[in-house]
Amino acid sequence: MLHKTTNKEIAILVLVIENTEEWPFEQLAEEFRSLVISTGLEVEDIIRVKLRIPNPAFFIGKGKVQELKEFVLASQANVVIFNSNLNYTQQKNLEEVFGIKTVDRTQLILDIFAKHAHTSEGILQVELAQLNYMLPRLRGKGIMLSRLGGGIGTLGPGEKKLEVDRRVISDRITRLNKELEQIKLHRGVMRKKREKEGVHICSLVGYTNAGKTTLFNSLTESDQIESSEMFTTLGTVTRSLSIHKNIKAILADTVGFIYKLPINLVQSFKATLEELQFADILLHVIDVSNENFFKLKKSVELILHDIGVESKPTINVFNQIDKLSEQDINAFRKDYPEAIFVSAYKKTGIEELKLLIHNTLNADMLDVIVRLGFNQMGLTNYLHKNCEILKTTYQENESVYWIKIKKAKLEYLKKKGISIKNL
Ligand SMILES: Nc1nc2c(ncn2[C@@H]2O[C@H](COP(=O)(O)OP(=O)(O)OP(=O)(O)O)[C@@H](O)[C@H]2O)c(=O)[nH]1
Ligand SMILES: [Mg+2]
Repeated sequence: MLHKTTNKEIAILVLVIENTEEWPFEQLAEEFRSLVISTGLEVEDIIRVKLRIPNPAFFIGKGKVQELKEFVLASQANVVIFNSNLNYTQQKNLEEVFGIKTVDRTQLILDIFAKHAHTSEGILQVELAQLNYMLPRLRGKGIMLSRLGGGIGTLGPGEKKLEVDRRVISDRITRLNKELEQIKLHRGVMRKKREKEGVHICSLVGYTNAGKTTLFNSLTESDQIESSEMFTTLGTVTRSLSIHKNIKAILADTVGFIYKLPINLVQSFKATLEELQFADILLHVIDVSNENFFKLKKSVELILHDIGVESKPTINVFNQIDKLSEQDINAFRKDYPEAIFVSAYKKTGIEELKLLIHNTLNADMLDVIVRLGFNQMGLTNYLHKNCEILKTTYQENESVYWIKIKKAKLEYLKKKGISIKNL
């Protein structure tokens, strides 16, 4: 039986610490609280539960469930949120014992995503993730009952109510997948066009709230939404990036990462994450003013590894240095000599960063002399579209080009049997 139906949602947070947990309690608790606050809920209390072996029926031990029940009954709360993922049975059983809605970590993050989805792709991806999450949970009445009352876990992106009919959901999932496929195809066409034109792709990556969008705005003079709420950016936004008159580049801002990113989300955001494969360089934005920055940096690196882009040229951008003392910055510079230190907010270090992007892109380029005989003139167009031409001379039987070209593009010319000499 469900009770306590006030409009305001007040939450009791349950932070389950498993044996294998590497992060300290305080850090997990702070991040958990920020996530919940991002959904607009009020936090009444946060309870820590140690766990050795997950219980199949309740996830946590039965004794602890009873303890929590007493706590919930004596509180103002009308929702319990776990910072772990619960399966259908566990969630239903816990909800029955507590008598109030019980939400897990995936659902919490999905709610934030639903609130922040604005681009068409973001909206489709979030709805898909929500429906994929709900479908296997529609077997019984437990979760359905609790979802009908409104509040956390009931809203789809764009403030519409989530569908709860099994067959309608299945059809909708098929539709959403088709629409996302269309977007992917369109993006593929755009990418091919850019590739032909020799445009470099620089992608921002990093933990949620690191300052990716703020940096994006500073680098491209745009005005995308920046906010202290987590997961503000969901779809991918691109703008042209002017770093040098001879280099065509675009900068892409995208969804942030979080420690233990739920697998449902990774799958639904696959198209967005796959885009990173096509980047020429990654700018990993790190909030160095966060005392746990090292752990956040590591968890991003782990996800980059999972996506398979860990060996891409990467610039570590240590952001938010305006919050640090000169002494601290110098200590960081010593420890991380390859990193660049900026304040996206105060716009310091931006020109140095552009220079570093330019140099990093250049490292992937070769300066060569190419000779095109009269029977090879068809390739003139290719040169104009795919590389930077530094100088041209025309001789009796051939044209000679001094060019800067991406290593991969040079392979194409080699295959055509063109005379190429390193500068
Ligand atoms: N003081 C200071 N604040 C910053 C800086 N860069 C970003 N911020 C703040 O940090 C918060 C998060 O910034 P965003 O740019 O939205 O972060 P994000 O990485 O895009 O976050 P998501 O899109 O949510 O993943 C905002 O409140 C920004 O104003 C900086 O260099 N200095
Ligand atoms: Mg952002």
